[in-house]
Amino acid sequence: SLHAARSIALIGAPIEVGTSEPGALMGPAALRTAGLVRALSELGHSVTDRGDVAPEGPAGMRGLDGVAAWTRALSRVVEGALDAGSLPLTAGGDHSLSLGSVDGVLRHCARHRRSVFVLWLDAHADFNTPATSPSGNVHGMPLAALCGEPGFPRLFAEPVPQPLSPANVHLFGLRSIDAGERALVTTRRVGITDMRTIDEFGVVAPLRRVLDRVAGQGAHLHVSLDIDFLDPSIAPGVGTTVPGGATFREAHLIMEMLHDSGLVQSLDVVELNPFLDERGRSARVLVELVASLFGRRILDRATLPIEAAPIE
Ligand code: 5AB
Ligand code: MN
Ligand code: MN
Ligand code: MN
Repeated sequence: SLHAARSIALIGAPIEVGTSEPGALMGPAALRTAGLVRALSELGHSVTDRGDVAPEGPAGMRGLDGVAAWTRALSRVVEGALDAGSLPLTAGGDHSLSLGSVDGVLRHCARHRRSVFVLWLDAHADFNTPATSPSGNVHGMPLAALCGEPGFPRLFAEPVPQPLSPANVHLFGLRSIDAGERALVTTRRVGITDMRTIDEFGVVAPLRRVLDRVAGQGAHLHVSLDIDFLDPSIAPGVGTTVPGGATFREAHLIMEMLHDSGLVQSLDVVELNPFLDERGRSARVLVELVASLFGRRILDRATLPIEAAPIE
């Protein structure tokens, strides 16, 4: 149903070893301060704040070794939340945290023989490998590692029983891609809705196609929301700004459609950098969007099918 109350596990992931810009470790605290738990509780969901995850092993080092300690811990917590019937909401923290959250989803779903689909709302493709990365920053690599690209050191506690299929990854909002990852996403046939497509067709038609595929597969839908998906004018609190991002209205409509689909089973909110924010604006925008994904609406109706748009 459109208004099903969920049990939501809020998992703080104050990780910034995957980026060169300090400040993302304050992200979970800023999202809490902006009222994330209250916003979701007011919608009737039962929210448990699990606090911040403690990395397993030495996590202070920048780069892949530091990220591995977080990945193991996050994977376990996310998998456990799903096993308990909760919807894990992992709040970051830089985007390398998705190595852990998606790994946990993959493990849970492998046991239930369920396929996994990842919707990646991001200005970037995050499909670099250590060999192609121009920066060496792990937050630009999580999808490549999750899809089993070679060249990564051991990041996961155990090999994933069911790796992520690149055909079940959809990049939405793409507008900045490096040469190496461009070649990779093309040969691996990753799904892409770039900003040009959004400019030409809007967000509704491309997103409907993705959601229809997910529903047809009966897949678990994991949404990874990188705040740089949004235009920097509405969300300046981010280390890697790229102009020409989604407007508030586009992002809002995407969240409403995701809610109406009833398909989302896990969520990351990543890359908020409160140190670069302006008076909490970006944190508040994110809370607003997450609330829409979990059912806040203007009027009590679902998004209309395209052919039924009102004309009056
Ligand atoms: B984010 C860049 N492609 O690999 C790289 O914010 C940027 O998680 C990565 O999307 C941006 O360093 C990572 C140039
Ligand atoms: Mn499940
Ligand atoms: Mn990203
Ligand atoms: Mn990004």
